Amino acid sequence: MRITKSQLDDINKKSEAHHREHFDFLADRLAKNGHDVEGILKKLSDFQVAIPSWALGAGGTRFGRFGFQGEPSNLEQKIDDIGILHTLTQTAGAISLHIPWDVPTDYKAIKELANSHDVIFDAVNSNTFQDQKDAKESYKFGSLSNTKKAVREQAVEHNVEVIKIGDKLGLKSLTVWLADGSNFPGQSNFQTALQNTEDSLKVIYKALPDDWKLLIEYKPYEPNFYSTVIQDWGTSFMLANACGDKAYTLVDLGHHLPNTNIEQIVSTLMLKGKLGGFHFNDSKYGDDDLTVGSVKPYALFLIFNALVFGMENNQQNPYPAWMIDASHNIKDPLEDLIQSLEAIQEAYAKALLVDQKSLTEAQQNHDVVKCQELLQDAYRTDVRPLLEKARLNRGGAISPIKTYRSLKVRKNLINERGTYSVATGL
Ligand code: RM4
Ligand code: MN
Ligand code: MN
Repeated sequence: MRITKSQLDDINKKSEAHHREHFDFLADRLAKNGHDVEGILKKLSDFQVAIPSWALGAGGTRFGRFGFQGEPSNLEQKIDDIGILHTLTQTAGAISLHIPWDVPTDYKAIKELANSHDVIFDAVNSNTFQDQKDAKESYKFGSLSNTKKAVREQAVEHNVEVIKIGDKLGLKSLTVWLADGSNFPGQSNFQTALQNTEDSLKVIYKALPDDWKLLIEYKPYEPNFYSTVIQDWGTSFMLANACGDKAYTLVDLGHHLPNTNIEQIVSTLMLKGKLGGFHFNDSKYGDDDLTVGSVKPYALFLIFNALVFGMENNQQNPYPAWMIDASHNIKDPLEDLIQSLEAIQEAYAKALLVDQKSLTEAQQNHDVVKCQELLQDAYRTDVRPLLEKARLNRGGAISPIKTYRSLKVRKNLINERGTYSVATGL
């Protein structure tokens, strides 16, 4: 299913007057306060977030999986789903593949299909946390950190293969997330595991083309519950430095213990030029992979405030690779992703409204109350008319969710693909 321009125009027309009234009021107020509204709209339009190929079907928990009808059952259909998201939101202009869940067969055709949806390929993900059919070695006791050389070599080999696949698609970074760790005290020697991981990553790093990046993700626990080899940003940062200039840390919001100050981590990494990638989601307890902004929207705003500061002031940090990393247990995955994309744009827009100059002054004068006022003034602004305008400027929907529902997209997909189609992934 493809949404046509005339379908969008028809639906947009119905809420255009309402939108214009709200936008004009907000734009006027912002301009009077010295904001460059056009500049903000441009930044919002340019902010594109990759959708992972494994997030388009129903996610499961270890207790069960409740399928979602009309799921995309191959890579082509997944790209079509992202096309729908991008047409509506104009902010999902990239796809991130997980290998071997989504290995393209015909590269030319896949590239053309993505191109027809105005979608590019971004960071590719390797998978050494599951055993593949016919694999010689098992990752049950780790991959890059394994005590057995043959297992480490197989895992390195897989990553090199993933780089080759990514290269054929024209993308420029490899994300490595390891499930390596241990379940019980004494099971693993921390030093050996870390050293093996560093050595393996260095071999992968050597296989990177010059203009590529290696993004190293960290996570404190799960699937291992006693220790994880790359448990925190510090370990990832250390490994990235050991590999070299093309290696960076990747922050996934759900990969922190409760109450971790993620905005401070972001600031530290950007100051050191090492924030390479970012995975958005939300959580209450751990790696819950819930809809972005659904639980802690203020924390997300504070993180964006750090990101905006870094993007404006840290020339040493490359533009990060953005991706949504969520799992959809009970919502329609496409509706969930639309909500996440909206929450990301909302937090970004609010962060762009922070009066950085006054904030710096207030910080220097130790005016703590003013600092808080400045942040919260931006946070309390209802920026939704800005998001609508940014979408409209690029030909998207004023209200993506309402449009998705009124076009009965899911029903159409079920008609096309059937009730029992199942997506690959977790
Ligand atoms: C992990 C991690 C990775 C993602 C997998 C599916 O928890 O967040 O980024 O590739 O899940
Ligand atoms: Mn992740
Ligand atoms: Mn995760």
